[in-house]
Amino acid sequence: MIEKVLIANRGEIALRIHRACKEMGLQTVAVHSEADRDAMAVRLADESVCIGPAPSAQSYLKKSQIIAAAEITNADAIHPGYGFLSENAQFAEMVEAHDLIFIGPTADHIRTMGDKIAAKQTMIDAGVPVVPGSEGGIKTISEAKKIAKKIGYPVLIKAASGGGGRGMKVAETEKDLETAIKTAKTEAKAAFGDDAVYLEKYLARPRHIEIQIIADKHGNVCHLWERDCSLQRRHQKVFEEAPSPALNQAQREEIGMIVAKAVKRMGYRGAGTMEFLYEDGEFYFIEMNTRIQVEHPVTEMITGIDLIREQIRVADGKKLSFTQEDVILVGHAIECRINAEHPETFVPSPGTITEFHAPGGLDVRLDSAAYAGYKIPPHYDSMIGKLIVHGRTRNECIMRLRRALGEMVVGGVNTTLPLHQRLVEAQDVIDGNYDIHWLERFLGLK
Ligand code: MV4
Repeated sequence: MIEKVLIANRGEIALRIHRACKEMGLQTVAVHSEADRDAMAVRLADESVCIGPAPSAQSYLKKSQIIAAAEITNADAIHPGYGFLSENAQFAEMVEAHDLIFIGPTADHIRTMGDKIAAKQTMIDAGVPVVPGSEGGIKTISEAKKIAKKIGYPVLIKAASGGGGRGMKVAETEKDLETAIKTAKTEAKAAFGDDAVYLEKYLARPRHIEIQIIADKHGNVCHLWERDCSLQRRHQKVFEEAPSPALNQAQREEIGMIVAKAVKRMGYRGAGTMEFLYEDGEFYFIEMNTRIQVEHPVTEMITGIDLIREQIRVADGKKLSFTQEDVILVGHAIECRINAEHPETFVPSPGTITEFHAPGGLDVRLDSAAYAGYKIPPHYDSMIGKLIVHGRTRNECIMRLRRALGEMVVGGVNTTLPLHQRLVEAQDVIDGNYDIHWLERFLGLK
């Protein structure tokens, strides 16, 4: 039984996991680098262990150090959060080999979904719609030409070990195809040590819609509706909402059912997200994430379900605390990622936060580990918090978000708050009329 959880992460997600543990009556252990001694999660946790110097490679990515910290503190389980070791199958295996519980899926499921070709094949077998393309990897240029001709140009070459936008090449016509494949293979080999690539029809103006799922070890699987994460810059999400303004209730019920059925068939357990591109009324699976995601709070706000709590329950062998019928979509939620970055150039802005005022009021949530006097270290990503707002309608949500953004103060560093102020006034955002390229166009226009 889980009584003590080691939190193998930092920043707002470490605090988020600590909060769920405390509400479940569990003890917490925070591990931290030398740069994170003054972190909020370290202060609040029941125990803390320094696991190494500031660079992630010497601390938050040190598998053996983290497992040693769990052993000396007698922790029962490790929650990896997002990023770092959260989708590392070898780490999940090591954790289990040391008689600790990995709060996440099995190593096999992490590994299969990490191979984008295997993930896509799994979904095809389970009846999930995917982007038309090569079924499996590309073996020869002539084979690739045949497939591309059949599905039509432009096509996209993707790395099997890629994901999150890394290692993709567009071929506009047959003339570009050989070069695109060769370049993609060379880059994939250098980046991932694996030159396997596959081919897909290139969708020009899709939305990015993802479905949250969670499964227990007893065969219970629930979907928790979708999030629309189309507003992104250079593959970094900026503003996420649930539900998607592009879908109606019948569409979200249909895709939710398809996804839950596929997840059940896989024998998956834990939280997960199926990512889709959505264009002209059709869904196309692209990848599955086997971790809790940054934007999970928008789902929590529309369902009232604590996803971290459920992750811990199912890792401990317990049943989900709800059934599909209990997952009722109420109202609308939006999350703004607040980064310590210049709002126009996106240059990171580490340093001391001199002033910090959190907005509040009905249905306003701030997930942040920052405080006045906190020094943002330069070694990690620049996200300092997430402002999440709920409303009974999308319009109420946007009005409340404007109000909350107006109350928030972060002094001493640049932040992306001014960008969010502009976004909530942009007509296309107000109308829900955007695709994955909208934000980059908007920023280019300025
Ligand atoms: C695509 C695509 C268009 N057509 N696949 C980028 C991240 C990776 N998860 C998949 N990505 C894309 N795959 C086909 N067949 C466009 C993208 C894409 C994208 C997807 C989701 C969110 C933001 C994006 C930004 C640029 C490109």
